[in-house]
Amino acid sequence: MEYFLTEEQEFIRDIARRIAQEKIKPIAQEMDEKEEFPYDIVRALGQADLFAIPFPEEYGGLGGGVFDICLATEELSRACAGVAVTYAASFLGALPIMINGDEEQKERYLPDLASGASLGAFCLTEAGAGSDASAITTTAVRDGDDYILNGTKQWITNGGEADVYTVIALTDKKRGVRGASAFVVEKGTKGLSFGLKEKKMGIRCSATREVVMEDCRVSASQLLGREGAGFAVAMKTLDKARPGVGAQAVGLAQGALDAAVTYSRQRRQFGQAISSFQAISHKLATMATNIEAARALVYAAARTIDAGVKNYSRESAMSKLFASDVAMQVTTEAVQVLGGYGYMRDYPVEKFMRDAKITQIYEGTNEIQRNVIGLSLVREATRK
Ligand code: COS
Repeated sequence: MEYFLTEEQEFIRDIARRIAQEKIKPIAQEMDEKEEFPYDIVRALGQADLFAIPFPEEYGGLGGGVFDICLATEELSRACAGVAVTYAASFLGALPIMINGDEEQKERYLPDLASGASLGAFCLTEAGAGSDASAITTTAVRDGDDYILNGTKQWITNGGEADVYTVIALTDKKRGVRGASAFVVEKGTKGLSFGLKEKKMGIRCSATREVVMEDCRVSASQLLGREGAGFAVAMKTLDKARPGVGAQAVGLAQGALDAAVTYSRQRRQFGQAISSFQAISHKLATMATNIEAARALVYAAARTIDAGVKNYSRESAMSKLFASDVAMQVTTEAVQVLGGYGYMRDYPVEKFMRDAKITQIYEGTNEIQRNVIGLSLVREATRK
């Protein structure tokens, strides 16, 4: 399919593809087995200016948009979704600063996030607040010129590895979501610590840890926007980031299809390559068609956001929902095409299947995406 990329976009895609295929793909399985954070790869992504893509030029960025970061994320995910989420989650952590930060906060944090010298992490989820993000219990209590934060955030991507944590906490418990506020907490702040690295089904080289705040004192200048704006900032952040999860899903589905096509041409049974059997070629055809449909939807949602439309919750949710469901189907079928070999860790498809599952869960489960889409349809009809 022709997506009419600009020269800059082709450049971004090609650089990400080159790093993914030359540097990441050869060690993806090893990184998965060892569950080790990909420090060298993160450095290479920074050197190639990939972190800079979505940041404004005045803060050292390339002035790109959601579509551009989706192109890079897709290519990285085609080699390893664990690396792709490490990369995309840094942008997720930066988004609240980009959306609600003042000039001083942007100048302080964005240049290092753009160069890759700093990694970001977004801290919303808690043990009792997953789909129901409004149930958070982390508090931020004003004390003179400071706030004192207490609470534990769970399953934080880049936890412990990130330098900049954007944290949603309650400044007014009585007001519920309207009493939530967003803060920047720097690694090294007294009272900020991290839990053990989680043992996950997939995306195993990425760091997922608890972020614990115990009497963690931050200056009031770390508040993003005004008190009470935190939940809206979190929702706007997710609206902007969800096509990135769609791009991850498209990339890893494409990686699984690539592997299945290659294998089907090499594997011989009943005297011929299995690609010559209709049962296999029809599977590959369906996988390819669904991937292309998912890619088109992710690209369209990302371009809609970049075009500056006011409300894009629905399009963003649709792209994440559809692409992640496609990724799960495609990777499961890829394992089937490889048969017994597909089930073995010597071949890459079982990893793609394990990695695909999380795209249906994080940044809002697909059930939540359907709620967002359904609600938006009903609201639109009510307005008419
Ligand atoms: N953009 C801006 N503001 C938004 C918003 C959006 N997309 N969605 C909701 N809000 C605002 C609402 O306007 C409302 O503010 P007011 O009360 O001032 O009008 C407030 O946020 C609460 O909205 P609502 O009542 O719709 O929130 P709910 O508690 O019903 O929750 C869902 C809404 C379920 C959509 C939300 O909790 C959610 O997205 N959950 C999933 C969280 C998630 O993705 N977790 C993954 C981990 S983070 S990586």
